Amino acid sequence: MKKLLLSTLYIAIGATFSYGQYCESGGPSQTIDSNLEWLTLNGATGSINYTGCPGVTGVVHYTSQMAYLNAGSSYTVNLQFGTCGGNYSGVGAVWIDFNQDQSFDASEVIGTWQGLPPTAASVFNFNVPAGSTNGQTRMRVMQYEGGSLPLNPCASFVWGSVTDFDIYIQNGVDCSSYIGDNMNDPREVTSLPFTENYSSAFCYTNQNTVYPSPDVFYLVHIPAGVSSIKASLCGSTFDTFLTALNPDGTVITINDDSPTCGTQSEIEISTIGIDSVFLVVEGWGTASGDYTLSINEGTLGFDDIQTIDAKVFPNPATNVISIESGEYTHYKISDLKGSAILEGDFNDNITVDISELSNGTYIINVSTENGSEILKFVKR
Ligand SMILES: [Ca+2]
Ligand SMILES: [Ca+2]
Ligand SMILES: [Ca+2]
Repeated sequence: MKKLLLSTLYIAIGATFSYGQYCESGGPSQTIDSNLEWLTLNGATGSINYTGCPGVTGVVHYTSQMAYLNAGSSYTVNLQFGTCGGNYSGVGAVWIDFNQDQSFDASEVIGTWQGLPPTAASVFNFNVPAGSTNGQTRMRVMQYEGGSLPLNPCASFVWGSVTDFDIYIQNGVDCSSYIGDNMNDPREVTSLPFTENYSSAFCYTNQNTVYPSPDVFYLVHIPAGVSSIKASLCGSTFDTFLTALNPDGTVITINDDSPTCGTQSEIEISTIGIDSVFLVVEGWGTASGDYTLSINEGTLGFDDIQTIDAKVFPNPATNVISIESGEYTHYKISDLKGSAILEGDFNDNITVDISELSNGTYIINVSTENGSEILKFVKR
């Protein structure tokens, strides 16, 4: 789709990669009044017997007990939306993150409540979907005094409670062999041409690359002498989106819709001076499904790309680095979040004091009239 919002595009270009995780910055700011009073859940094995009062601010993650649930089976959670003080009306909801994407989705609500405590305890019967992902996940219980349904599982408010419980799902979908869910465990490509027919519909999760759709990560090791690669999702069964990342997670380029195959994506990038590139396959919006990824040597030759031969040394460095290009150069040193730290110009080479920088990895963009290059160094 071509409706990619400019703001989203800007985030994609400007952001480095980040992993999904449960929102834990919301919850109540006060400890009195409306609160989950108790909760019980008997699993296939293991059970949770929780007592809520006195109240706690923020999101509470209760890890003392865990219930094991079988995918495809039904269970009952009993709980008392109540109070640790006075009685004020409110609403409540319970979610279980069945697909383990660290997000409590509207489709994962197993019960809701509204009323004025004390009311009868809530009894939520729920079925664990057969397609749930095996492994440890979370149940979230939110009580929001004065709120209204549907609740945002990440909401911040004054009175109430947010309590997370550990759940273990078994007999569901085993995702342990699904390589490529994140940058640390990519599907490796070691020779070209490469073609894979694959699916993002099961086990993969959103890792916040542009869209909420699940992402599949590839690490392409660039063969010697290959000056560019072309990656294509043409022939896939859904509306795709493709991102190329540097090994540090910074975005090289993106494509939504290729000019040659409609809503599927294609990119071609120079690989001169690059050892490896991450490719992230995802869907537009929440789309996922069967796709075909083809990676071939590109048509951009060494002659097509003006380049420079800049170096940084020593690397790692503690006090100073030298940047050398042999010509008049503008340089900019940034952290991995893209924030510029130092910037300037030099002729031929320069020595830069980095003694005040925090330890970590930094990026240097160097540009001359002959082209630009991205260097990297580690401060220790
Ligand atoms: Ca989820
Ligand atoms: Ca995504
Ligand atoms: Ca597309």
